[in-house]
Amino acid sequence: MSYTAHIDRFVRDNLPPIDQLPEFIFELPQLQFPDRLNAAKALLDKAVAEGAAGRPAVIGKGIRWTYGDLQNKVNQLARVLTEDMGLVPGNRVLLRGANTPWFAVCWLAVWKAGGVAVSTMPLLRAKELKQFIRLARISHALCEASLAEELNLARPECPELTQVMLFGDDAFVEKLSLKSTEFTAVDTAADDPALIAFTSGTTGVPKGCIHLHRDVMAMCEVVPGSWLKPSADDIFIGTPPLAFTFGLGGLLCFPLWARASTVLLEKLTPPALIEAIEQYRTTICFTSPTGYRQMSGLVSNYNIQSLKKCVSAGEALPVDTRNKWKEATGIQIHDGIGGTEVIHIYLASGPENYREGALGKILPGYRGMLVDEDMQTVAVGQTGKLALKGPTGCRYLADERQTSFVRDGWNITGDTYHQDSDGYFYYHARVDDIIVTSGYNVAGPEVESVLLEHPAVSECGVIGVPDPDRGQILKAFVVLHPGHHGDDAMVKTLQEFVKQNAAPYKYPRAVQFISALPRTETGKLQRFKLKAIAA
Ligand code: 3UK
Repeated sequence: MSYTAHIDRFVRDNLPPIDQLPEFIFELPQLQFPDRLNAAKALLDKAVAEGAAGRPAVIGKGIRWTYGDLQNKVNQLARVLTEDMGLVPGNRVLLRGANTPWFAVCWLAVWKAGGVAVSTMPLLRAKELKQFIRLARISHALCEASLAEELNLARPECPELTQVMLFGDDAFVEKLSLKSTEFTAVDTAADDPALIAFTSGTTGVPKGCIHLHRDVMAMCEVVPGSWLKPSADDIFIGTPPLAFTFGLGGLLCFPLWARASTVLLEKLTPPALIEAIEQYRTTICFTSPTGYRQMSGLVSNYNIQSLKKCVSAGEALPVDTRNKWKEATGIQIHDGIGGTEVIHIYLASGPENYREGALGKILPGYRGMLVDEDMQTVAVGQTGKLALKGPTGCRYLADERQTSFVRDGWNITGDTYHQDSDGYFYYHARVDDIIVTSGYNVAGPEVESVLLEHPAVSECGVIGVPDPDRGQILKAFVVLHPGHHGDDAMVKTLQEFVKQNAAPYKYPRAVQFISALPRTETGKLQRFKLKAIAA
Protein backbone atom coordinates (compact mmCIF):
# COMPACT_ATOMS: atom_id res chain seq x y z
CA MET A 1 0.00 0.00 0.00
CA SER A 2 1.46 3.34 -0.99
CA TYR A 3 1.83 6.22 1.46
CA THR A 4 -1.23 8.22 2.41
CA ALA A 5 -1.82 10.88 5.05
CA HIS A 6 -5.48 9.88 5.17
CA ILE A 7 -6.49 8.25 8.41
CA ASP A 8 -10.09 8.14 7.25
CA ARG A 9 -9.74 6.07 4.06
CA PHE A 10 -13.33 6.33 2.84
CA VAL A 11 -12.58 8.26 -0.34
CA ARG A 12 -9.48 6.26 -1.18
CA ASP A 13 -11.44 3.06 -0.61
CA ASN A 14 -14.21 4.23 -2.90
CA LEU A 15 -12.06 5.15 -5.87
CA PRO A 16 -12.95 3.25 -9.05
CA PRO A 17 -11.12 -0.06 -9.52
CA ILE A 18 -7.78 0.41 -11.27
CA ASP A 19 -8.99 -1.17 -14.50
CA GLN A 20 -11.77 1.42 -14.75
CA LEU A 21 -9.52 4.45 -14.37
CA PRO A 22 -8.41 6.56 -17.29
CA GLU A 23 -4.75 6.39 -18.16
CA PHE A 24 -2.89 9.31 -16.60
CA ILE A 25 0.04 10.87 -18.43
CA PHE A 26 2.66 13.22 -17.04
CA GLU A 27 5.08 13.73 -19.87
CA LEU A 28 5.83 17.43 -19.53
CA PRO A 29 8.50 18.58 -17.07
CA GLN A 30 6.03 20.86 -15.26
CA LEU A 31 3.77 17.87 -14.62
CA GLN A 32 6.38 15.89 -12.69
CA PHE A 33 5.02 16.17 -9.17
CA PRO A 34 6.70 15.08 -5.94
CA ASP A 35 5.19 12.12 -4.01
CA ARG A 36 4.10 14.40 -1.18
CA LEU A 37 2.00 17.36 -2.16
CA ASN A 38 -0.53 19.51 -0.33
CA ALA A 39 -2.33 21.94 -2.62
CA ALA A 40 -2.74 24.62 0.06
CA LYS A 41 0.93 24.43 0.93
CA ALA A 42 1.95 24.56 -2.72
CA LEU A 43 -0.32 27.50 -3.53
CA LEU A 44 -0.11 29.56 -0.36
CA ASP A 45 2.76 28.63 1.99
CA LYS A 46 5.20 28.48 -0.88
CA ALA A 47 4.13 31.93 -2.06
CA VAL A 48 4.67 33.37 1.42
CA ALA A 49 7.98 31.56 1.86
CA GLU A 50 9.16 32.98 -1.44
CA GLY A 51 8.45 36.57 -0.49
CA ALA A 52 4.81 37.21 -1.41
CA ALA A 53 3.62 37.82 2.17
CA GLY A 54 3.02 41.53 1.63
CA ARG A 55 1.45 41.25 -1.79
CA PRO A 56 -2.31 41.53 -2.34
CA ALA A 57 -4.04 38.16 -2.48
CA VAL A 58 -7.77 38.37 -1.89
CA ILE A 59 -10.11 41.31 -2.27
CA GLY A 60 -13.77 41.33 -1.30
CA LYS A 61 -16.48 43.57 0.06
CA GLY A 62 -14.59 45.67 2.63
CA ILE A 63 -11.66 43.19 2.57
CA ARG A 64 -8.12 43.45 1.25
CA TRP A 65 -5.89 40.60 2.39
CA THR A 66 -2.27 40.04 1.57
CA TYR A 67 -0.79 36.58 1.13
CA GLY A 68 0.38 36.83 4.72
CA ASP A 69 -3.12 37.73 5.98
CA LEU A 70 -4.63 34.90 3.99
CA GLN A 71 -2.12 32.41 5.35
CA ASN A 72 -2.84 33.49 8.94
CA LYS A 73 -6.57 33.02 8.50
CA VAL A 74 -6.16 29.69 6.76
CA ASN A 75 -3.94 28.49 9.60
CA GLN A 76 -6.40 29.66 12.23
CA LEU A 77 -9.28 27.89 10.53
CA ALA A 78 -7.18 24.74 10.07
CA ARG A 79 -6.68 24.84 13.84
CA VAL A 80 -10.39 25.21 14.49
CA LEU A 81 -11.06 22.26 12.19
CA THR A 82 -8.51 19.99 13.81
CA GLU A 83 -8.56 21.20 17.44
CA ASP A 84 -12.22 22.09 17.96
CA MET A 85 -14.04 20.06 15.33
CA GLY A 86 -11.98 16.89 15.52
CA LEU A 87 -11.15 16.74 11.82
CA VAL A 88 -8.79 13.94 10.87
CA PRO A 89 -7.12 13.66 7.47
CA GLY A 90 -9.45 12.13 4.92
CA ASN A 91 -12.69 13.33 6.56
CA ARG A 92 -15.08 15.00 4.15
CA VAL A 93 -15.96 18.62 4.77
CA LEU A 94 -19.02 20.09 3.12
CA LEU A 95 -18.41 23.62 1.91
CA ARG A 96 -21.41 25.83 1.40
CA GLY A 97 -20.97 29.46 0.58
CA ALA A 98 -21.11 32.17 -2.03
CA ASN A 99 -17.91 33.58 -3.53
CA THR A 100 -16.32 35.57 -0.69
CA PRO A 101 -12.83 35.81 0.80
CA TRP A 102 -13.95 33.70 3.77
CA PHE A 103 -15.12 30.95 1.47
CA ALA A 104 -11.65 30.92 -0.08
CA VAL A 105 -10.19 30.52 3.42
CA CYS A 106 -12.44 27.49 3.96
CA TRP A 107 -11.20 25.74 0.83
CA LEU A 108 -7.55 26.26 1.68
CA ALA A 109 -7.94 25.37 5.36
CA VAL A 110 -9.62 22.06 4.53
CA TRP A 111 -6.78 21.15 2.18
CA LYS A 112 -4.15 22.23 4.65
CA ALA A 113 -5.73 20.09 7.38
CA GLY A 114 -5.84 17.08 5.04
CA GLY A 115 -9.62 17.06 4.65
CA VAL A 116 -11.52 16.35 1.46
CA ALA A 117 -13.61 19.36 0.43
CA VAL A 118 -17.06 18.65 -0.96
CA SER A 119 -18.27 21.82 -2.57
CA THR A 120 -21.93 22.63 -2.99
CA MET A 121 -23.63 25.39 -4.94
CA PRO A 122 -25.24 28.08 -2.75
CA LEU A 123 -28.68 27.53 -4.26
CA LEU A 124 -28.84 23.82 -3.38
CA ARG A 125 -31.74 22.79 -1.19
CA ALA A 126 -31.94 20.40 1.74
CA LYS A 127 -32.86 17.47 -0.47
CA GLU A 128 -29.73 17.82 -2.60
CA LEU A 129 -27.48 18.52 0.37
CA LYS A 130 -28.77 15.36 2.01
CA GLN A 131 -27.86 13.39 -1.10
CA PHE A 132 -24.29 14.69 -1.07
CA ILE A 133 -23.88 14.12 2.67
CA ARG A 134 -25.00 10.52 2.23
CA LEU A 135 -22.99 9.74 -0.88
CA ALA A 136 -19.75 11.25 0.41
CA ARG A 137 -20.31 10.29 4.09
CA ILE A 138 -19.73 13.86 5.15
CA SER A 139 -18.88 14.40 8.81
CA HIS A 140 -18.03 18.11 8.86
CA ALA A 141 -19.52 21.23 7.34
CA LEU A 142 -18.43 24.83 6.95
CA CYS A 143 -21.51 26.77 5.99
CA GLU A 144 -21.90 30.49 5.43
CA ALA A 145 -24.13 31.79 8.20
CA SER A 146 -26.65 33.26 5.77
CA LEU A 147 -27.07 29.87 4.03
CA ALA A 148 -27.61 27.79 7.17
CA GLU A 149 -31.33 27.21 6.78
CA GLU A 150 -31.30 24.51 4.10
CA LEU A 151 -28.43 22.71 5.79
CA ASN A 152 -30.34 22.72 9.07
CA LEU A 153 -33.34 21.24 7.30
CA ALA A 154 -31.14 18.41 6.04
CA ARG A 155 -29.50 17.64 9.37
CA PRO A 156 -32.12 15.52 11.13
CA GLU A 157 -31.76 12.88 8.41
CA CYS A 158 -27.97 13.09 8.30
CA PRO A 159 -26.62 11.55 11.51
CA GLU A 160 -23.17 11.20 9.96
CA LEU A 161 -22.82 14.99 9.84
CA THR A 162 -21.75 15.71 13.40
CA GLN A 163 -19.71 18.91 13.15
CA VAL A 164 -21.16 22.03 11.59
CA MET A 165 -19.64 25.45 11.81
CA LEU A 166 -21.12 28.61 10.40
CA PHE A 167 -18.70 31.09 8.92
CA GLY A 168 -18.63 34.66 7.78
CA ASP A 169 -20.32 36.20 10.81
CA ASP A 170 -18.73 38.04 13.75
CA ALA A 171 -18.81 35.00 16.05
CA PHE A 172 -16.73 33.09 13.53
CA VAL A 173 -14.16 35.84 13.08
CA GLU A 174 -13.91 36.06 16.87
CA LYS A 175 -13.40 32.31 17.18
CA LEU A 176 -10.57 32.33 14.65
CA SER A 177 -8.86 35.25 16.32
CA LEU A 178 -8.30 33.11 19.42
CA LYS A 179 -6.21 30.62 17.48
CA SER A 180 -2.54 30.70 16.71
CA THR A 181 -1.66 31.75 13.17
CA GLU A 182 0.78 28.85 12.84
CA PHE A 183 -0.27 25.54 11.33
CA THR A 184 1.87 22.99 9.56
CA ALA A 185 0.16 21.56 6.50
CA VAL A 186 -0.72 17.87 6.71
CA ASP A 187 1.83 15.98 4.67
CA THR A 188 -0.60 14.61 2.11
CA ALA A 189 0.44 12.31 -0.68
CA ALA A 190 0.19 13.83 -4.14
CA ASP A 191 -2.46 11.21 -4.82
CA ASP A 192 -4.49 11.81 -1.67
CA PRO A 193 -7.97 13.06 -2.59
CA ALA A 194 -8.47 16.82 -2.06
CA LEU A 195 -12.00 17.38 -3.30
CA ILE A 196 -15.16 15.76 -4.50
CA ALA A 197 -16.98 17.88 -7.06
CA PHE A 198 -20.50 16.80 -7.82
CA THR A 199 -21.44 17.14 -11.46
CA SER A 200 -23.91 19.78 -12.41
CA GLY A 201 -25.80 16.99 -14.19
CA THR A 202 -29.46 17.48 -14.83
CA THR A 203 -30.90 14.02 -14.18
CA GLY A 204 -30.34 11.06 -11.90
CA VAL A 205 -28.23 10.70 -8.79
CA PRO A 206 -25.37 13.22 -8.79
CA LYS A 207 -21.91 11.85 -9.55
CA GLY A 208 -19.06 12.81 -7.24
CA CYS A 209 -15.81 13.45 -9.11
CA ILE A 210 -12.75 12.82 -6.97
CA HIS A 211 -9.72 15.03 -7.57
CA LEU A 212 -6.36 14.71 -5.86
CA HIS A 213 -3.96 17.30 -4.49
CA ARG A 214 -1.89 16.61 -7.59
CA ASP A 215 -4.87 17.34 -9.86
CA VAL A 216 -5.28 20.80 -8.36
CA MET A 217 -1.67 21.59 -9.19
CA ALA A 218 -1.93 19.94 -12.61
CA MET A 219 -4.84 22.21 -13.61
CA CYS A 220 -2.68 25.19 -12.60
CA GLU A 221 0.26 24.01 -14.67
CA VAL A 222 -1.97 23.42 -17.68
CA VAL A 223 -4.51 26.26 -17.68
CA PRO A 224 -2.67 29.35 -16.45
CA GLY A 225 0.75 27.71 -16.94
CA SER A 226 0.54 26.96 -20.62
CA TRP A 227 -2.53 28.84 -21.82
CA LEU A 228 -3.58 31.96 -19.92
CA LYS A 229 -0.09 32.94 -18.73
CA PRO A 230 -1.03 35.45 -16.03
CA SER A 231 1.54 37.56 -14.18
CA ALA A 232 1.80 38.45 -10.50
CA ASP A 233 0.32 41.86 -11.24
CA ASP A 234 -2.91 40.46 -12.58
CA ILE A 235 -6.20 40.91 -10.74
CA PHE A 236 -8.74 38.15 -11.39
CA ILE A 237 -12.50 38.50 -11.22
CA GLY A 238 -15.51 36.55 -12.46
CA THR A 239 -18.79 34.83 -11.84
CA PRO A 240 -18.40 31.04 -11.63
CA PRO A 241 -19.00 29.77 -8.09
CA LEU A 242 -15.95 28.50 -6.17
CA ALA A 243 -18.11 25.44 -5.66
CA PHE A 244 -17.74 24.72 -9.40
CA THR A 245 -14.30 23.65 -10.54
CA PHE A 246 -14.38 26.36 -13.24
CA GLY A 247 -14.57 28.97 -10.47
CA LEU A 248 -12.28 27.13 -8.06
CA GLY A 249 -9.54 27.23 -10.66
CA GLY A 250 -10.22 30.60 -12.23
CA LEU A 251 -10.93 32.61 -9.09
CA LEU A 252 -8.83 30.90 -6.42
CA CYS A 253 -6.16 28.43 -7.51
CA PHE A 254 -4.94 30.21 -10.65
CA PRO A 255 -4.53 33.63 -9.05
CA LEU A 256 -2.61 32.11 -6.12
CA TRP A 257 -0.51 29.96 -8.42
CA ALA A 258 0.46 33.14 -10.31
CA ARG A 259 1.00 35.06 -7.02
CA ALA A 260 -1.62 37.45 -8.36
CA SER A 261 -4.79 38.63 -6.63
CA THR A 262 -8.46 37.74 -6.89
CA VAL A 263 -11.64 39.73 -6.33
CA LEU A 264 -14.32 37.55 -4.76
CA LEU A 265 -17.81 39.00 -4.88
CA GLU A 266 -21.09 37.19 -4.58
CA LYS A 267 -24.05 37.30 -6.94
CA LEU A 268 -22.34 39.01 -9.82
CA THR A 269 -24.88 39.58 -12.55
CA PRO A 270 -23.37 40.84 -15.83
CA PRO A 271 -24.09 44.52 -14.95
CA ALA A 272 -22.59 44.07 -11.46
CA LEU A 273 -19.59 42.28 -12.94
CA ILE A 274 -18.76 45.03 -15.40
CA GLU A 275 -19.14 47.60 -12.64
CA ALA A 276 -16.77 45.61 -10.42
CA ILE A 277 -14.24 45.28 -13.27
CA GLU A 278 -14.17 49.07 -13.41
CA GLN A 279 -14.12 49.57 -9.64
CA TYR A 280 -11.34 47.05 -8.87
CA ARG A 281 -9.44 47.62 -12.14
CA THR A 282 -9.28 43.90 -12.73
CA THR A 283 -7.24 42.48 -15.57
CA ILE A 284 -8.52 38.91 -16.08
CA CYS A 285 -12.17 37.92 -16.21
CA PHE A 286 -13.78 34.46 -16.03
CA THR A 287 -17.42 34.14 -17.00
CA SER A 288 -19.86 32.34 -19.29
CA PRO A 289 -20.69 33.18 -22.91
CA THR A 290 -23.93 34.86 -21.84
CA GLY A 291 -21.98 36.96 -19.37
CA TYR A 292 -19.87 38.40 -22.19
CA ARG A 293 -22.91 38.76 -24.42
CA GLN A 294 -24.82 40.77 -21.84
CA MET A 295 -21.82 42.86 -20.83
CA SER A 296 -20.98 43.74 -24.44
CA GLY A 297 -24.03 46.02 -24.58
CA LEU A 298 -22.93 47.86 -21.43
CA VAL A 299 -19.26 48.46 -22.17
CA SER A 300 -19.71 52.04 -23.38
CA ASN A 301 -20.99 53.11 -19.93
CA TYR A 302 -17.87 51.97 -18.07
CA ASN A 303 -14.13 52.37 -18.08
CA ILE A 304 -12.81 48.84 -18.26
CA GLN A 305 -9.48 49.66 -19.86
CA SER A 306 -7.71 47.60 -17.18
CA LEU A 307 -9.09 44.37 -18.63
CA LYS A 308 -6.58 42.34 -20.64
CA LYS A 309 -7.73 38.71 -20.80
CA CYS A 310 -11.18 37.16 -20.81
CA VAL A 311 -11.91 33.48 -20.35
CA SER A 312 -15.19 31.92 -21.43
CA ALA A 313 -16.26 28.38 -20.55
CA GLY A 314 -19.26 26.35 -19.49
CA GLU A 315 -20.98 26.27 -22.82
CA ALA A 316 -20.32 26.99 -26.47
CA LEU A 317 -19.20 30.54 -27.24
CA PRO A 318 -21.17 31.75 -30.27
CA VAL A 319 -19.05 33.56 -32.89
CA ASP A 320 -21.43 36.52 -32.68
CA THR A 321 -20.82 36.88 -28.94
CA ARG A 322 -17.07 36.65 -29.49
CA ASN A 323 -17.29 39.36 -32.16
CA LYS A 324 -19.51 41.67 -30.12
CA TRP A 325 -17.10 41.49 -27.18
CA LYS A 326 -14.16 42.09 -29.51
CA GLU A 327 -15.88 45.13 -31.03
CA ALA A 328 -16.79 46.55 -27.66
CA THR A 329 -13.48 45.97 -25.85
CA GLY A 330 -10.85 45.02 -28.40
CA ILE A 331 -10.36 41.74 -26.54
CA GLN A 332 -10.40 38.39 -28.31
CA ILE A 333 -11.86 35.91 -25.80
CA HIS A 334 -9.91 32.88 -24.51
CA ASP A 335 -12.49 30.13 -25.10
CA GLY A 336 -11.88 26.83 -23.32
CA ILE A 337 -13.86 23.67 -22.78
CA GLY A 338 -13.52 21.92 -19.48
CA GLY A 339 -15.49 19.59 -17.29
CA THR A 340 -16.02 18.55 -13.72
CA GLU A 341 -14.68 15.04 -14.45
CA VAL A 342 -11.43 16.44 -15.85
CA ILE A 343 -11.37 19.24 -13.23
CA HIS A 344 -10.75 22.13 -15.61
CA ILE A 345 -10.06 23.21 -19.19
CA TYR A 346 -8.31 20.80 -21.58
CA LEU A 347 -9.07 22.13 -25.07
CA ALA A 348 -8.90 25.81 -25.87
CA SER A 349 -7.67 28.65 -27.99
CA GLY A 350 -6.05 31.90 -27.03
CA PRO A 351 -6.21 35.12 -29.04
CA GLU A 352 -2.90 34.29 -30.73
CA ASN A 353 -4.07 30.95 -32.16
CA TYR A 354 -7.77 31.57 -32.57
CA ARG A 355 -9.22 30.26 -35.79
CA GLU A 356 -12.67 31.47 -36.84
CA GLY A 357 -15.37 29.10 -35.65
CA ALA A 358 -12.98 26.69 -33.91
CA LEU A 359 -12.85 25.99 -30.20
CA GLY A 360 -9.12 25.40 -30.35
CA LYS A 361 -6.59 22.67 -29.75
CA ILE A 362 -5.87 20.21 -26.97
CA LEU A 363 -3.81 21.94 -24.26
CA PRO A 364 -0.26 20.78 -23.54
CA GLY A 365 -0.22 17.77 -21.22
CA TYR A 366 -3.41 16.26 -22.67
CA ARG A 367 -3.98 14.08 -25.71
CA GLY A 368 -7.25 13.93 -27.57
CA MET A 369 -8.79 12.28 -30.59
CA LEU A 370 -12.22 12.03 -32.16
CA VAL A 371 -13.70 8.55 -32.20
CA ASP A 372 -16.81 6.70 -33.33
CA GLU A 373 -18.95 4.27 -31.32
CA ASP A 374 -16.27 1.57 -31.65
CA MET A 375 -13.48 3.83 -30.38
CA GLN A 376 -12.04 4.06 -33.91
CA THR A 377 -10.65 7.45 -34.90
CA VAL A 378 -12.70 9.36 -37.45
CA ALA A 379 -11.25 11.05 -40.55
CA VAL A 380 -10.50 14.78 -40.79
CA GLY A 381 -13.76 16.70 -41.19
CA GLN A 382 -15.90 13.85 -39.80
CA THR A 383 -17.90 14.23 -36.62
CA GLY A 384 -16.73 12.21 -33.63
CA LYS A 385 -16.75 12.09 -29.87
CA LEU A 386 -13.76 13.43 -27.99
CA ALA A 387 -11.59 10.85 -26.25
CA LEU A 388 -9.13 12.50 -23.87
CA LYS A 389 -6.29 11.59 -21.53
CA GLY A 390 -3.80 13.59 -19.56
CA PRO A 391 -2.66 14.43 -16.04
CA THR A 392 -6.24 14.52 -14.71
CA GLY A 393 -9.35 12.52 -15.46
CA CYS A 394 -12.53 10.91 -14.26
CA ARG A 395 -12.76 9.08 -10.92
CA TYR A 396 -16.35 8.82 -9.78
CA LEU A 397 -16.90 8.08 -6.12
CA ALA A 398 -18.34 4.54 -5.96
CA ASP A 399 -20.40 4.86 -9.12
CA GLU A 400 -21.15 2.33 -11.83
CA ARG A 401 -21.31 5.11 -14.39
CA GLN A 402 -17.49 5.21 -14.31
CA THR A 403 -17.43 2.71 -17.17
CA SER A 404 -19.52 4.94 -19.39
CA PHE A 405 -17.19 7.93 -18.93
CA VAL A 406 -13.95 6.00 -19.23
CA ARG A 407 -13.35 3.58 -22.09
CA ASP A 408 -10.06 1.83 -22.84
CA GLY A 409 -8.24 4.34 -20.64
CA TRP A 410 -9.76 7.38 -22.40
CA ASN A 411 -12.16 9.90 -20.89
CA ILE A 412 -15.19 10.23 -23.13
CA THR A 413 -16.38 13.72 -22.32
CA GLY A 414 -19.76 13.45 -24.09
CA ASP A 415 -19.14 16.19 -26.65
CA THR A 416 -18.92 15.92 -30.43
CA TYR A 417 -16.62 17.87 -32.73
CA HIS A 418 -14.93 17.72 -36.08
CA GLN A 419 -11.28 18.51 -36.66
CA ASP A 420 -9.56 20.28 -39.56
CA SER A 421 -6.29 19.21 -41.14
CA ASP A 422 -4.33 21.56 -38.86
CA GLY A 423 -5.69 19.89 -35.74
CA TYR A 424 -8.22 22.55 -34.70
CA PHE A 425 -11.34 21.19 -33.03
CA TYR A 426 -14.77 22.59 -34.00
CA TYR A 427 -17.40 22.05 -31.35
CA HIS A 428 -20.78 20.60 -32.34
CA ALA A 429 -22.87 19.60 -29.30
CA ARG A 430 -23.20 17.19 -26.44
CA VAL A 431 -23.98 13.73 -27.73
CA ASP A 432 -27.39 13.83 -26.01
CA ASP A 433 -28.24 17.19 -27.53
CA ILE A 434 -27.76 16.29 -31.16
CA ILE A 435 -31.03 16.76 -32.99
CA VAL A 436 -31.89 14.24 -35.71
CA THR A 437 -34.40 15.75 -38.10
CA SER A 438 -35.42 13.93 -41.30
CA GLY A 439 -32.21 11.95 -41.05
CA TYR A 440 -29.96 15.01 -40.70
CA ASN A 441 -27.87 15.55 -37.58
CA VAL A 442 -28.05 19.11 -36.32
CA ALA A 443 -26.18 20.61 -33.37
CA GLY A 444 -28.35 23.06 -31.41
CA PRO A 445 -25.43 25.40 -30.59
CA GLU A 446 -24.70 25.91 -34.29
CA VAL A 447 -28.24 27.11 -35.01
CA GLU A 448 -28.17 29.26 -31.88
CA SER A 449 -24.99 30.82 -33.14
CA VAL A 450 -26.69 31.80 -36.41
CA LEU A 451 -29.81 33.18 -34.72
CA LEU A 452 -27.70 35.30 -32.37
CA GLU A 453 -26.35 37.16 -35.38
CA HIS A 454 -29.80 38.57 -36.04
CA PRO A 455 -30.03 42.06 -34.51
CA ALA A 456 -33.39 41.38 -32.85
CA VAL A 457 -32.11 38.33 -30.93
CA SER A 458 -30.78 38.81 -27.42
CA GLU A 459 -30.49 35.14 -26.41
CA CYS A 460 -31.75 31.83 -27.71
CA GLY A 461 -31.80 28.08 -27.19
CA VAL A 462 -32.49 25.45 -29.85
CA ILE A 463 -33.73 21.94 -29.02
CA GLY A 464 -35.28 19.00 -30.84
CA VAL A 465 -38.96 18.25 -30.25
CA PRO A 466 -40.72 15.03 -31.36
CA ASP A 467 -42.40 15.17 -34.74
CA PRO A 468 -44.44 12.35 -36.35
CA ASP A 469 -43.02 12.90 -39.85
CA ARG A 470 -39.45 14.03 -39.26
CA GLY A 471 -38.58 12.20 -36.04
CA GLN A 472 -37.66 15.53 -34.50
CA ILE A 473 -37.95 19.13 -35.59
CA LEU A 474 -35.88 22.05 -34.42
CA LYS A 475 -37.54 24.42 -32.04
CA ALA A 476 -35.96 27.76 -31.13
CA PHE A 477 -36.71 29.59 -27.92
CA VAL A 478 -35.87 33.23 -28.46
CA VAL A 479 -35.45 36.19 -26.15
CA LEU A 480 -35.79 39.38 -28.18
CA HIS A 481 -34.08 42.69 -27.52
CA PRO A 482 -36.42 45.38 -26.19
CA GLY A 483 -38.35 47.07 -28.98
CA HIS A 484 -38.87 43.91 -31.06
CA HIS A 485 -42.11 41.97 -31.20
CA GLY A 486 -42.48 38.23 -31.08
CA ASP A 487 -45.17 37.96 -33.73
CA ASP A 488 -45.67 35.76 -36.80
CA ALA A 489 -43.69 38.17 -38.94
CA MET A 490 -40.72 37.83 -36.57
CA VAL A 491 -40.98 34.03 -36.72
CA LYS A 492 -40.78 34.17 -40.53
CA THR A 493 -37.92 36.67 -40.42
CA LEU A 494 -35.82 34.50 -38.12
CA GLN A 495 -36.57 31.32 -40.08
CA GLU A 496 -35.53 33.04 -43.32
CA PHE A 497 -32.42 34.38 -41.63
CA VAL A 498 -31.29 30.88 -40.63
CA LYS A 499 -32.04 29.51 -44.11
CA GLN A 500 -29.87 32.27 -45.61
CA ASN A 501 -26.97 31.71 -43.23
CA ALA A 502 -26.88 27.93 -42.77
CA ALA A 503 -28.00 24.81 -44.62
CA PRO A 504 -31.79 25.21 -45.01
CA TYR A 505 -32.60 21.95 -43.13
CA LYS A 506 -31.17 23.62 -40.01
CA TYR A 507 -33.88 26.25 -39.80
CA PRO A 508 -36.17 26.05 -36.76
CA ARG A 509 -39.64 24.92 -37.86
CA ALA A 510 -40.99 26.08 -34.51
CA VAL A 511 -40.12 29.35 -32.80
CA GLN A 512 -41.33 30.44 -29.38
CA PHE A 513 -40.58 33.78 -27.78
CA ILE A 514 -39.87 33.85 -24.06
CA SER A 515 -38.70 36.52 -21.64
CA ALA A 516 -35.64 34.67 -20.28
CA LEU A 517 -33.87 31.35 -20.78
CA PRO A 518 -33.61 28.83 -17.93
CA ARG A 519 -30.01 28.62 -16.76
CA THR A 520 -28.04 26.82 -14.03
CA GLU A 521 -26.02 28.59 -11.36
CA THR A 522 -23.04 27.93 -13.58
CA GLY A 523 -24.53 29.76 -16.55
CA LYS A 524 -25.51 26.70 -18.57
CA LEU A 525 -28.67 26.65 -20.63
CA GLN A 526 -31.05 24.04 -19.19
CA ARG A 527 -32.13 22.33 -22.39
CA PHE A 528 -34.20 19.80 -20.46
CA LYS A 529 -36.32 22.66 -19.13
CA LEU A 530 -36.88 23.96 -22.65
CA LYS A 531 -37.93 20.43 -23.61
CA ALA A 532 -40.41 20.41 -20.75
CA ILE A 533 -41.83 23.75 -21.89
CA ALA A 534 -42.09 22.43 -25.45
CA ALA A 535 -43.93 19.32 -24.22
C1 3UK B 1 -19.85 22.01 -21.88
C2 3UK B 1 -18.58 23.68 -23.27
C3 3UK B 1 -18.64 24.26 -25.51
C4 3UK B 1 -19.42 20.72 -22.56
C5 3UK B 1 -16.26 23.41 -16.74
C6 3UK B 1 -14.45 24.82 -17.45
O1 3UK B 1 -18.41 23.40 -17.77
C7 3UK B 1 -17.63 22.84 -17.01
O2 3UK B 1 -17.93 21.64 -16.38
P1 3UK B 1 -19.30 20.83 -16.37
O3 3UK B 1 -19.01 19.49 -15.83
O4 3UK B 1 -19.74 20.71 -17.91
C8 3UK B 1 -18.90 20.20 -18.91
C9 3UK B 1 -19.57 20.33 -20.26
O5 3UK B 1 -19.96 21.69 -20.50
N1 3UK B 1 -18.83 23.06 -22.09
C10 3UK B 1 -18.01 23.57 -21.17
N2 3UK B 1 -17.22 24.52 -21.72
C11 3UK B 1 -17.55 24.61 -23.04
N3 3UK B 1 -19.12 23.50 -24.49
N4 3UK B 1 -17.65 25.17 -25.36
C12 3UK B 1 -17.08 25.39 -24.15
N5 3UK B 1 -16.11 26.30 -24.02
O6 3UK B 1 -20.57 20.00 -22.93
C13 3UK B 1 -18.67 20.00 -21.43
O7 3UK B 1 -18.56 18.62 -21.63
O8 3UK B 1 -20.37 21.63 -15.70
C14 3UK B 1 -15.71 24.30 -17.65
C15 3UK B 1 -13.71 24.47 -16.34
C16 3UK B 1 -14.24 23.59 -15.41
C17 3UK B 1 -15.53 23.06 -15.61
N6 3UK B 1 -16.02 22.20 -14.67
